[in-house]
Amino acid sequence: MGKNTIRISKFLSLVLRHKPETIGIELDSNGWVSIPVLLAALAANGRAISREELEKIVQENDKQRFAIQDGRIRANQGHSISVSLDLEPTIPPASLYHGTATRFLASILGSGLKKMNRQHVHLSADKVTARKVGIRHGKPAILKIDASQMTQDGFQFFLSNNGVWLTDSVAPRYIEVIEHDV
Ligand code: HQG
Repeated sequence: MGKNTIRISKFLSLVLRHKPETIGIELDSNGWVSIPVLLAALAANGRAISREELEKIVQENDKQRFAIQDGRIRANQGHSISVSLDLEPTIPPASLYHGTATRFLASILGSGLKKMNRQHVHLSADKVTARKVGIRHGKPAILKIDASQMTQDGFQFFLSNNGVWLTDSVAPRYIEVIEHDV
């Protein structure tokens, strides 16, 4: 992805996950906004792009962060504003992973993984992805989550359309630190 594409994609994440009011739009209860409404609002805020450019950005996005359906667009996951993604509960693989920073470990092992500013705790099926997520925050640590036991204990998991596993919280008893730098 070119620099300009990344810049637009980041701005779309801001608008579609966190602050639609930045460009004066509203998302519906499932997080969707009509594409013509979005394009007009982008143009009115000095960020004009064409429909073709938008579709290309969505198609080529490295993590498939956005979905287009019936003339509307939404973020697949990562919201801080309250939206219902209407995902079906899904049985996860036996183990899932969460990447974080070593400085958060004491707190996480004390009180578990929490959603913090987002709508869910984000987990991945593989360690490589978890490490990348962790590095965003500092020295990475990788946590292995006993998703099998959580499922047996009645916790629900959801799989976003771009392959991110979502759950409400993870208690310390399901968490094992498997890698950390210091
Ligand atoms: C940590 C990116 C202290 C948690 C990624 C994380 C992901 C705690 C941070 C997606 C804690 C929240 C989400 C506790 C959790 N005490 N710290 N009890 N519980 N934390 O960014 O999972 O590129 O909201 O470990 O790829 O890092 O934006 O969550 O470090 O999929 O599409 O609090 O964002 O995707 O940070 O990342 P975040 P995340 P995009």
